[in-house]
Amino acid sequence: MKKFNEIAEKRRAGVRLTSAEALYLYEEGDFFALGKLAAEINQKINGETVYYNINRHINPTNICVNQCRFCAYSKQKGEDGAYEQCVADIINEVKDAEDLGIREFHIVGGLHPDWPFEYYLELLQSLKKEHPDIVIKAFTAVEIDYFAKISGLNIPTVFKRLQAVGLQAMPGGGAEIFTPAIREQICPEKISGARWLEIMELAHQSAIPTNATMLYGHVESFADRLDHMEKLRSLQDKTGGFQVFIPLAFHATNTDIRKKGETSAIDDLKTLAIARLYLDNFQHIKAYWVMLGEKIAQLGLLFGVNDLDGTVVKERITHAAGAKSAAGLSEAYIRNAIISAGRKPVERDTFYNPVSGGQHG
Ligand code: V47
Ligand code: SF4
Repeated sequence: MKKFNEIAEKRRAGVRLTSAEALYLYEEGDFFALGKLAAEINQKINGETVYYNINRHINPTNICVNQCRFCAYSKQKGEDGAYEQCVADIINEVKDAEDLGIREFHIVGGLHPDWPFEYYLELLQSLKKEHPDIVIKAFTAVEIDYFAKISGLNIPTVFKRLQAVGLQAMPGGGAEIFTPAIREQICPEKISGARWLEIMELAHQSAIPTNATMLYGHVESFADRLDHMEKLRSLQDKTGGFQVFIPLAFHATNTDIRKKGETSAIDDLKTLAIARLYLDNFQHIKAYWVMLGEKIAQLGLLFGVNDLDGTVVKERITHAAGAKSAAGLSEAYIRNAIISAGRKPVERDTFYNPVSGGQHG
């Protein structure tokens, strides 16, 4: 406990933790003491507020040229279960968005072998035309890299074209684990970790705020997780463009990664707490209830978390991999989860501005 107390004092004094110290917290840190410390640090940064967002996921296709071994969502063209939505289908699917109080479209999908870059431009343009007040948070760095390849444009130009038709922010997917040897095992076709970071840096330079994720609980070690977080922390020092860190708990069902069971609740909560302590330049830490389950996500509020993501509506990616959480949650459910943890629910927009307005049920 002596070493834990030394690390805690250091963190309380605002001194940055080293990766070795964070590794110690993973391997030997007392579970409850770790949670309490992370909650205390979060309280200093964010007070009692816990954010949530009324959003809707849009996944235009699950057909993907990559075959990430952890992905149960993607299909090959022509395979059973493969789907693609044309722009009109999507516009029709989300036509009641304003009535439902939706403030954000979260758009990610597979890397389709035939669609041109123009499909994505048309999608954003049509969504913006129909729903001018709903923020578009779209496309992972992996998709942006793919758009550059299929269009022959460079990354800043891809961003410019997307921004011109409504792109306002980017989600944090595709980061997985940056360590090359792990990436080689779990997603050999995917862009490298270095490329993911480079594209995020360019996004920040183009005034596009982004999120950051880490997929954990597969074949990586604690040291790999800390290497990942260290790289995010360094880029954040440079650009300040990351809004939130979201650890994503691996789900093994229907994937090519043979692993018994899912991540443990202990690992999930420790990871959230260590992220809160280590990522001192990230204001927000999100417990993504879709992957953690609603109850562990709620417990995350006692382990340094200040964001519970959103209502989501029709989540497909994690459910293809066996997630038992709901496909979407009502606003009332999310607010109750926050209130019964003794915290204050605040609806936010994509950029973490509190929004006023009624409860949408
Ligand atoms: O990049 C894929 C992950 C990500 C599995 O930025 C899996 O606000 C667990 O990034 N088990 C996409 N995870 C989702 C994502 C996301 C989600 C919610 C909010 C935000 C945000 C971003 O999902 C992928 C990959 O890391 N994933 N398969 C699986 N079997
Ligand atoms: Fe394709 Fe993304 Fe699935 Fe990888 S994680 S196979 S890039 S949809």
